[in-house]
Amino acid sequence: MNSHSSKRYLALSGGVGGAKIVLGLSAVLRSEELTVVANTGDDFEHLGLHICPDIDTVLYSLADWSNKELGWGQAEESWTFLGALKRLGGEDWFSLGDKDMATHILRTQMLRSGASLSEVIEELRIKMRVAHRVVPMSDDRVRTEVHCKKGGTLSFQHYFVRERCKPEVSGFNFLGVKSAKPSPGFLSALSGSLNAVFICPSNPFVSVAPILKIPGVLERLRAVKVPIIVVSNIVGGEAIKGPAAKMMTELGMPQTALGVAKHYVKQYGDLITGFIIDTADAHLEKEIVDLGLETIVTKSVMVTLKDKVALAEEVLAFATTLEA
Ligand code: FO1
Repeated sequence: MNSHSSKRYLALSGGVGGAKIVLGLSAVLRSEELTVVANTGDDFEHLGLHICPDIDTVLYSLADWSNKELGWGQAEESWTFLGALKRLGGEDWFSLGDKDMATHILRTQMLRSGASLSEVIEELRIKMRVAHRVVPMSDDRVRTEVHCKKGGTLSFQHYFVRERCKPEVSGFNFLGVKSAKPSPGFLSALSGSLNAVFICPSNPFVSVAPILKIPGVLERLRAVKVPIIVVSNIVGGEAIKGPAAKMMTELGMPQTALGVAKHYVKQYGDLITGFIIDTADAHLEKEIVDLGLETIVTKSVMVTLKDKVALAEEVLAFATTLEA
């Protein structure tokens, strides 16, 4: 039994970085104590299949199915399908592993038979024996688009995987977000009792923003009046994973944890109460505190399971001090 029993936490997550702390939280919280809301702005239709990269990354991680080298997809994957597709001249820029295909095919089949995305994810979660609730941010279709300084607009996966994040970005658009509703699981977490909300060390522009931009989410988060804690996704001027640091420079922001903190304050005002930075960024603490954010400095780079659990414990302890 842990010291956080009978509490309720909500974690807002993107893919790889988010899944790491979510795994740590799942190790110290009971299943009913944690709801994970995953970004679906990265979702796309590819080869007729409905792909949900961030949800799958979180589920695979919690199921202990994840491919630790790649950060996405399944462990001990084979690529026979992809090789065969390539030989036939099919689109092979997005690597779909043989095991991973089963998830996409099943999901697509269920969606086509009329199930909502939440129902599909719930079914997959149960089949994967994942105890903690993982829900999509919305059952409605939201698609992230990346505005590039040259060459117009790209859909997210075309930018991220096909173009390997090379184009310089000038902004983002979340197609469909204005008419999207939070998923039933997200709404129920927001309307039940909550002790804190954690914004995982995920990309603020393309993983967190789509979740917070769903109409009604910001209002509900403000109304719950609990600590809302961001774990910085930038450590020592570099992104834990992915193009966040590069995006910051291209958007004219300092590529630092302070830059991330300023971004959250500018975008969401006083929504965020706590901000967690790595020991490598301890020198930025005062300026982050001056923004009005309670801050702790800790080891936030998660390599081993022990790191993930340790950071989860820190985040929960910080939430308890802010709750008081
Ligand atoms: N990321 C890549 O960099 N290359 C890939 O070929 C790739 C395939 C892929 C297949 C399934 C899946 O669930 C995720 C996959 N990802 C791949 C990761 C994913 O596109 C990104 O990490 C996220 O969208 C960013 O959060």
